[in-house]
Amino acid sequence: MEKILIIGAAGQIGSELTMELRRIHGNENVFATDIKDAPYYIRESGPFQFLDVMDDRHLIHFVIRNKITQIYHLAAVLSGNAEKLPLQAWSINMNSLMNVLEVAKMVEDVKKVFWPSSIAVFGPSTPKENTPQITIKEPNTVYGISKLAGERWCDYYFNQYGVDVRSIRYPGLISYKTEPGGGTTDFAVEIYYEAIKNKKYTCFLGKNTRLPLMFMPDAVAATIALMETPQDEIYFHTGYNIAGFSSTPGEMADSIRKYIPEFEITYVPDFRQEIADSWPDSIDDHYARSNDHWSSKYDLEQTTKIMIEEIRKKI
Ligand code: AKB
Repeated sequence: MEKILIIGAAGQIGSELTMELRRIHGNENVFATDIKDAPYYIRESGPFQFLDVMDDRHLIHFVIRNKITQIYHLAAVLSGNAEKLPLQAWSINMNSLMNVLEVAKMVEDVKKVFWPSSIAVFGPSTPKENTPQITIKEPNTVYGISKLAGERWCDYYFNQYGVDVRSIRYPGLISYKTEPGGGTTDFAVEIYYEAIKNKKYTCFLGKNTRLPLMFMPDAVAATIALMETPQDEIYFHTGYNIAGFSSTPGEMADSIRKYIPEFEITYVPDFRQEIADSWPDSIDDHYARSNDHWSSKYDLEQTTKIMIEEIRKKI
């Protein structure tokens, strides 16, 4: 029986992944933790505790005491926030990962680790269209540098110590349950909330900025498929490319207008434009598809339909 620790369970990915893992493994076997309060459905459906991943002693005690077999480490400072406080972001993103890798190395019960990478590992010199799994990676953001270094450490811990760590390079994730915070792709969630609440949105990226995006159910399914793949079929312990759809703020606004015809969008690019311009337009994910027998199900139109229905119910 698996005992799963989720670090960052109150965040955008954590809140949804926790519920799916509880459905699969049983509520009492999935330990949700964060340094902030979690949504009621996380707190009420199973164990939820305060845990700061930067505190390595607390982390190792927690893992040993609860006989943890899998760790999902989802806590991170995202790209926009990382540019505001580069050294703090570097310290949090790297030291938290190193704490988790060390615990996995030391505690024999821990058999698998998941750590999210990002399309931010790519940079301005990476081919933009259909970006391959193996290609030039020269990120010029703090977040991207920390994700690329993190991927290298994951691969190192697998090769040197046999820590079975797996990772996905998530594109911008769109979800209605928990909002993201501090990322460059946050616009792809904000746009729906603002369209429904105010019928207008001021986007911090330009109209034609194309980015790889994905609806959260696809991201959760891809993550679980990767974690369930037998170890000898895992080809990369760095991070797998995965792709949902690619879109621009202008195309997203058009898709929203099918439901809210009076929706207005204006474009006032800020510092995040440069970050977005350094990232791919679209992703080649054939390794993930063949490895995990996974493929994305939601395109922009399906995502918009569900986002609008669900946010309307929520507000
Ligand atoms: C961000 O925008 O920083 C994240 C990401 C693409 O990793 N959503």
